[in-house]
Formats: sequence, C-alpha cells, structure tokens
Amino acid sequence: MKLFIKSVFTIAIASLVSCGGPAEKKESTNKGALAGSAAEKVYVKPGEHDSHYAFISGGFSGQLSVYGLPSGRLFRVIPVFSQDPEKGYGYSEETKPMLNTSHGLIPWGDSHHPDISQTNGSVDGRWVFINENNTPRIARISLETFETEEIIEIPNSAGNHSSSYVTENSEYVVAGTRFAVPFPQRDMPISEMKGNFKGALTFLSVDPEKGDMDIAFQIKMPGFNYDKAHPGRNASSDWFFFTTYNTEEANTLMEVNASQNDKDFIAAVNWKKVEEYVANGGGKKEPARYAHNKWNEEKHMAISEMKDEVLVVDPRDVPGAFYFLPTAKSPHGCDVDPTGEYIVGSGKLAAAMTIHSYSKMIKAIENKDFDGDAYGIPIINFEAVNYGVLNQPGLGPLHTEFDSRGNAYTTFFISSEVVKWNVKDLTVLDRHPVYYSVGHLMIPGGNSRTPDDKYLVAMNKITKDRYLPTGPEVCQSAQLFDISGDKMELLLDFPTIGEPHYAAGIAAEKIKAKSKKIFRLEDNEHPYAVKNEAETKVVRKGNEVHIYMSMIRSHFSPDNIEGVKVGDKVYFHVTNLEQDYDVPHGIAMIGAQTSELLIMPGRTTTFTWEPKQVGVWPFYCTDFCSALHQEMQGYVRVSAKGSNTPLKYTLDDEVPGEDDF
Ligand code: K7E
Ligand code: CUA
Repeated sequence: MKLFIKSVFTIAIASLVSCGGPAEKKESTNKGALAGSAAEKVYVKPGEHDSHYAFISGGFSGQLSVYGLPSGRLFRVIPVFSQDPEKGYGYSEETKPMLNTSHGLIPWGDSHHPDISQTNGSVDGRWVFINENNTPRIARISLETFETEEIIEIPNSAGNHSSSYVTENSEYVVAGTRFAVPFPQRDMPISEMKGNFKGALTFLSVDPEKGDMDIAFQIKMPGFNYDKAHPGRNASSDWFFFTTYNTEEANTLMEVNASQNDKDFIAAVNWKKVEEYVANGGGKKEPARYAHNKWNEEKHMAISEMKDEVLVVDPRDVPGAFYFLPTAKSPHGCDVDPTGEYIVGSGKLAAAMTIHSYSKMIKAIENKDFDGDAYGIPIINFEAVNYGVLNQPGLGPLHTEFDSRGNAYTTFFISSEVVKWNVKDLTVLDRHPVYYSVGHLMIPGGNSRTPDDKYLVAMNKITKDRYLPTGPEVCQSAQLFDISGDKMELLLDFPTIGEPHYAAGIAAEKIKAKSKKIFRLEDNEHPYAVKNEAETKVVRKGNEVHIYMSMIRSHFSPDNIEGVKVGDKVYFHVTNLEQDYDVPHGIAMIGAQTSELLIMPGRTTTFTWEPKQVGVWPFYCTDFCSALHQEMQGYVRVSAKGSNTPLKYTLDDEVPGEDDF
C-alpha cells in the first residue's frame, strides 16, 4: 500500500515538473493559425453578449462568480458565505442575519459545488444552490436578482461536501457530510469513533414556486466519509448516489489508514422510498440546533430563525432503500450520465475507474446478489453491479461530465489532463493536457439529462507559468474547450476568484430576459423606508439616532445633521429613490466600522456608526452616479456627550428640521 502511494506521488511531482517547463509554452505559441481560429471562437464583439452564463464556485473566497462564455469575462461576484465590502453584504444590518449560524455570525465560508435548479431533468435558470463546506450550510441564490436569498445550516454534519445537488425537478437539494461525527454532537473519546460516529445525508425540500428550503429529513448513515453525490436521471431518478471513503473508519494518519480497503463504496439511496416512509409518519424527531436565514423581499432584509429539531431516518428502518456498491478505493467523483444508466466512480488513488450499471443494480437487488452488509445495509456483489472498468485512462481521476452524444469527460489531477471516453464502449477517444492539476470540469447542463455541449470548462488548481507572476501566489484558473468536434480544442485561459471547485453553466436565454432591473419603490415595506424626500427625518430614541435618509441623483436628504453626540449609535437607513436600471448609489461615513453600502434602485439598506470624536464629519456617495457625483455628500455634526446641541437636519438651509427630543 505504502509503495503504491509513493509511486503515485512520484508521478505527480514528475508530471508537475514536466508540464511546467518552457518547452510546452513554445509549442503552444507555434500554433499560430490554430490560435487565430481559437481567438475568433471566444471573441464576443464589444456590445454583444455571451451565449452562456457560467457560475463558478469561489472556493475559499466563499462566494460565487458569474462569467460569460465563451469570452471568459467576469461579470459579477455574488456574495454568499463571506462578507463583501464591495456590496455591503454581511456588513449592512439587513444582510448580517444571512450569515447567522448556531455558532453565531460566521463572516466566511468555503464554497464548493454550485448546481442550477432543474425542471424535467434540464437546468431551468431559476436558482443556483451552493454548499458551504466548513460550517455546513446550503445557500440558494436567485437568478432574477443574482443575490443570495436563503441560507440554511446543516446540523449533525461536518465538512458539507457531497452537496449541493438537485433532483430532476428540484424536489430536493442534497447535503452529505464529509466527516463522520457524533450524531448528535457530544463529548466522547475520538478513539471510539468506529461504529459510534455517523454520517448524515440531509435532504432539503425546495418549494416549487418560491424556492424556500427546509430540512425534510436526515439519514443517519454509517460513519464513513461521504465525498461527492449525484442524483439519478430518467429511470434512476428516484435514486441518489454518494461516494464514500474511509470505510475503514480510521481517525488518525488518514492518508494511510483510510486507504487500507481495496474498495470503498458508492452508497445508493432511493430517496422516493425514504420520502414515502417519512410521509407515512416514519422517522424520529431529534433535537438539533441550526439557523435558517431567509431574505424577505418586501421588507428588504434577511430574517434569521433558530430551529431546534430534525427528522432523522435510520436506514435499517427503510428496507429496499439503501445499498452499497463496491467501488475502487477512496473514490472522489460520483457522476451519473444523462441516460441515468451509468454511475461513474473516480477512485483518485486507483489505476482504474469504476462504472456501475443502474439496470444491473436493480437486477442484483431483485436477486439479492449481495456480498454481506455494512451496519445492516446490503453490499451488492461487485460483479453483479459493475458495468465495467476503464483501465489506466490517466492518473488521479476526479470528476466526470457528459455530452449528449454518449461521451464522458474526466479530469485527471495527477496527469493534468481531460480525457474523453465513450461511456458504452469504455474506450478512450481523446485526451488534452490542462495547465495544471485540474479539479472539476463543467459542461453547461453536463450533469443533467440534456447537456448543452458546445463548451467544456476545466478548473485548475495550479497555474505556474500561465500568467504574469504576482508574487508567491498566482491565480487559479479555468480553461475553455470547444468540444463540438471529435477532438477537444483548447480555446482560452481565464483566471478565477478563489479556488474554482465546481461550476454550473446555462444558456443565457434561460436567464437574461427575467433579470431584475429595479426594486419597485411602492413595494418596499422596509420599516425605515422613505418613498420621497418629504418623508426623510431624524429621530432620537435614547442614545440611538435613526436617520431616515434618501438618495437620488445627486444628493442625500437630509444632507446636514446636527445634534449627534459621542456615545450615540447612529443608524443610517438609506433608501435609493431611483427607479432607473443600473443607477445604484453608495454611502460611506468617516470612521464607520463597516463597509460602504451600495444601494440598488428602490432598496432600503442600513449601516450603523458610533462616533468616537467631536467634530463635523462628512459622508459621501461611493459610486460614480452622475456628472455631479462628487457633490453627492453631507455632514454630521458630533457634539460632546451630554451637550445640548439640538437635533436638526436639513436638505437646504431654508428647511430646518424639527427637534425630536
Ligand atoms: Cu473535487 Cu470540493 Cu468537488 Cu474541489 S472537490 S476539485
Ligand atoms: Cu450617488 Cu454617486
């Protein structure tokens, strides 16, 4: 075993060195003619639009970035799990509750797998779901506003990695635990892990109209590590598949101890059967503390609610719903082809990829062709479920996506390449190097029934010499391929934000037309909203000062405020009165311990300021909004604690404000 690991890593190092050399570079610059045609394929004329959106995970940035394909242009970084000063997310009073958890406000997250909602097995462009790995959470992002609308914490889970994947009609989003942990959490010796830790597979229901999520049930699986997941398609659509590793249930020196078994499993879960079982009163409510944070569209604010129980299902209570499929050691990727027949497990340490057959699985279950069980869950005989093995396609297989022509595309981390192979024949058709050490890849719709298969995006962990150096850390990157022909053609490199794990892509038509342009002022029910300048005011409540402020090109109302004192807590509740597309205003106050706020037309947002020093302190608009943007500014006069400066506020000197004492 040790020898094997050693040889894999020697090759890994060798391959890094060999593909990092300048020789490779020369070769690519020699292909002048090809480079010309590749340039045309990614060229989107100024003023024209890309054909596809790509939503690329921000990895340890915690965010989700939005790119255009084929240009590779970055349009937006959507803040999800991390505070974002650019947009005021996680700093404004309205968005802070979105980051609430049972551990308090968590300002950061590690996002891995975005997945677009589906209807009849095709991506429908309504929402993107994405997981947070570190403090287990699932987020839902609206593709009308491109804003995070909901975040739900996943209890009894740790390293929320086999997440977030949706079923064919977005009935459920799935969140599987990577770490086995005590379930429920408790104080116990780590050495007693085996048999005592559990692995939670959580199914979140999704409201078909509004998208609202809820934890429908949690399955208390044996304490393995559940690494990746994929729903079935077509005939297999009632099933969900999860790769597992560390079936050894080791808790120390994992790189060796979790690689002992020659085979680990893909867990097959019939979620329809579990759903039925739960609908008939099955499962047990168990205490669990987790936050459920939802954006309220009318009130323009997130509301966080703490929940205290989940419905837990013991797999042994639902016979016929759970099976283990033996799969080459320590598999990572778990992918199902568009027909739903082939289930691909990528054993990152194995020399072969395991391809299971759904129809064989069903037959084996009927014939009870089992090879024992693990904690009461039948293990299907390997031969009875295995469709075949793809031998030596490359080194370190991680993830697979599919086209609509029966081909699979698999990334190989160690040999730094994408390999195209035919799923039915198990023959390798093409291979292309990537630069370097690729993780996931994405074909728009490539994990659905209906791949939209012109482009493939490979997401690389290491870029070495591919970009201008920027100190010890160089950017991570995506590479765009044209896969419409027999051979893959590399078209473009573009840098990504954070570590690109997975991505989700979709035709622009499915999103473009319904993208929101403004928030209608008349629908704004924020308790501190103002609908026009006449409603602006300043109100004192003890040591709190509430400023009901408006902004419109190119002034704030009020713009001069007096009577604030050291020791006060000042709330700026600011409404952008604009009702025009693409006219946000910003606001920032000297000394405020928060970010600026960027406020969209028709929206109300709040930040707080606790002045520490007497003086006259300015605030200003942070977003260049008109020719008179520089004039969009104002002052707050701060007097000493206990002084009797009256509270007043003005827009111009002729309209003195009232004293609200
Ligand atoms: Cu392979 Cu988190 Cu999907 Cu990264 S994971 S590569
Ligand atoms: Cu408003 Cu600049």
